[in-house]
Amino acid sequence: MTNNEPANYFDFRKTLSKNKLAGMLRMMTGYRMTYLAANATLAISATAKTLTYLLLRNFADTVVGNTVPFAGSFSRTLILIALGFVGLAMVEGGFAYLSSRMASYSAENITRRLRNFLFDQIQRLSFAYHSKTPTGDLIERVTSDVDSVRAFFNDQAIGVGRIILLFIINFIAIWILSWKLALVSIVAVPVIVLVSMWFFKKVTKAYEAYQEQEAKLTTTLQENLTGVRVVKAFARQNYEIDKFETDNWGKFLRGRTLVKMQSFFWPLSDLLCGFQMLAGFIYAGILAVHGEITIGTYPAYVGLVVWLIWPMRNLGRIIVNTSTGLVSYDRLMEIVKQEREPLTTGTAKVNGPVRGDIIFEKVSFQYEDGGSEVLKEVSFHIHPGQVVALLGSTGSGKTTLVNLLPRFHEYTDGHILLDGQELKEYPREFLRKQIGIVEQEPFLFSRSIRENITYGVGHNVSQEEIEKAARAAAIHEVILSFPEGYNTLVGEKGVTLSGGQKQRVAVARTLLKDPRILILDDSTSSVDTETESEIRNALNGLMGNRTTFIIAHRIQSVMKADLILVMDKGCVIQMGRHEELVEQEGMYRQIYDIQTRIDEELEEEIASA
Ligand code: DGT
Ligand code: MG
Repeated sequence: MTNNEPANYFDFRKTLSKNKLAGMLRMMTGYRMTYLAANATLAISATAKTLTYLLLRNFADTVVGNTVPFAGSFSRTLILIALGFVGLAMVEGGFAYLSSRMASYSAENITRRLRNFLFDQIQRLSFAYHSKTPTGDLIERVTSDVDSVRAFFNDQAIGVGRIILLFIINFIAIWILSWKLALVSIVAVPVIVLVSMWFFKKVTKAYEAYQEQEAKLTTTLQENLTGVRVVKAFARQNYEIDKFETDNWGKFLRGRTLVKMQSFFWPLSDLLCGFQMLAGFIYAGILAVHGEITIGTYPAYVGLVVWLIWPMRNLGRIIVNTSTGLVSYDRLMEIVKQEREPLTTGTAKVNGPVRGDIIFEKVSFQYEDGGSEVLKEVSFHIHPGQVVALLGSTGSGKTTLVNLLPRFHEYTDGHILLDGQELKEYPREFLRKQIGIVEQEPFLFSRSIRENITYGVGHNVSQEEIEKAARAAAIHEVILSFPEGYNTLVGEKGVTLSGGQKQRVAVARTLLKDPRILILDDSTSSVDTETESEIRNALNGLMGNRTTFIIAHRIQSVMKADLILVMDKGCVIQMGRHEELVEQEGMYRQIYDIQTRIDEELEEEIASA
């Protein structure tokens, strides 16, 4: 096995099961033999320990009873017994070590590939899933829940085998000493099992509640860190601290319930085990007094019975701890069972890049999580290489409309035709390679500026190409002014970019991808008018042969478009070229009038100053 095994090497969707324990067993695929070997070595180790006590009987009988059980002299017998003790101790320790090595090797590997799979899976889930799942909750599952599954494989999976083995081996050993003693030594077993099962149910519930609360706490923390600026700007630290303390208190309470249960369970099971042991000791004493067992048998029994009771005590512990593993299994399976967004399937015939002819035919759309229609019967036609501009009040559905093109969401009604074929028939991955989006709120990774710009294309691009894209986005000079130029890190460890700089890096990133369809969602909103016209001029040169969507609030940004869509509440209320629209009564004229008036007033003020 190598470290670069593909993440989907083992498909955890195969481990989905109603029966959680069966699911956990399926997760062990590939490591079952190691677990068997771990149990076998444990059996050897346990047998060595048991033999030690049987040897103890011989020792006691030899010394106390002054008999010689083996052939030869008294001193030779003692030396043999001493060597036996040392040998057995070495076997016991050595094999116990081997066993726990194998168990933790398997547990670490199972959880490593589980973590890889989960990451892979999360990458492939739909936008809808991500927008309804809190990030903190996902983080909690991938870290804390994976860890309790690891604990299950490390401790409980091997522990069950150990308990059964120890129980059987020591039971047989005691049976060899005296069958009556053996039977008396296990009368409490059914009671302990019943009590453990009862606790199992209780602890499962309590642990579920505990994990949920912990996820809530993680979400609170994660949101707070992401929104730290808002918190400070509104001076809401105290409110946030209170919120965190409340959540943390909730976690404390649930943790306390859990601990209370366990601290009630352990003494109870200890008490039961104690009575069991006492009964054995007394009965063994009676048997010894009546001469039914030898004197040496008594200390041997005392040693053995401890290792018979130990598994009984730990059975409870394991049953209770297993419940935490099972709860986490369930929480992980909620991620595993999510439908992946198919990326490569689609019946559309594609040969080479798309041309970029786009027809919207009465397209309506409603978000998956319900609510009213966000787009209503939107229709328009845009030819390859044309520029379409979307203008409209905030919340009118502009971002939603362009997000339909890469199939981030599926339109609910009507048709979108790309080069004459239904959009839904194109594989998502193909579309996303053909379409470049500069998002409304672009996200940059905490990596170097170069890595951010080349994010869509990989590392095999020349510095010239990178610079060409950066120039077009009017960011090249800015980057050069940073201490390490294109190698400057963005974010926490490097420079903090302004909103406009971020937008321009994002524009460069998309341009480098050289998409056939370019979408600029408000991409110059944080840029001053001068820089905007600079970018627009550079883009005009680049747009040439690609279909382009521009979302903007300034008339200036949309004036030159081949088609302007004016949107309001999900509907296209006006459509046409700038010259036509300014002639019409309507929203476009209103916006135009307001903006030119503001511009004129501004110019007057500047002139008078
Ligand atoms: P903007 O960027 O402020 O100028 O506004 P638009 O035109 O880009 O608006 P858009 O498309 O982001 O939102 C249109 C409506 O859809 C608005 O009422 C909010 C709603 N909406 C946006 N994203 C989601 C979403 O993920 N789920 C749901 N249920 N509604 C959403
Ligand atoms: Mg928007």
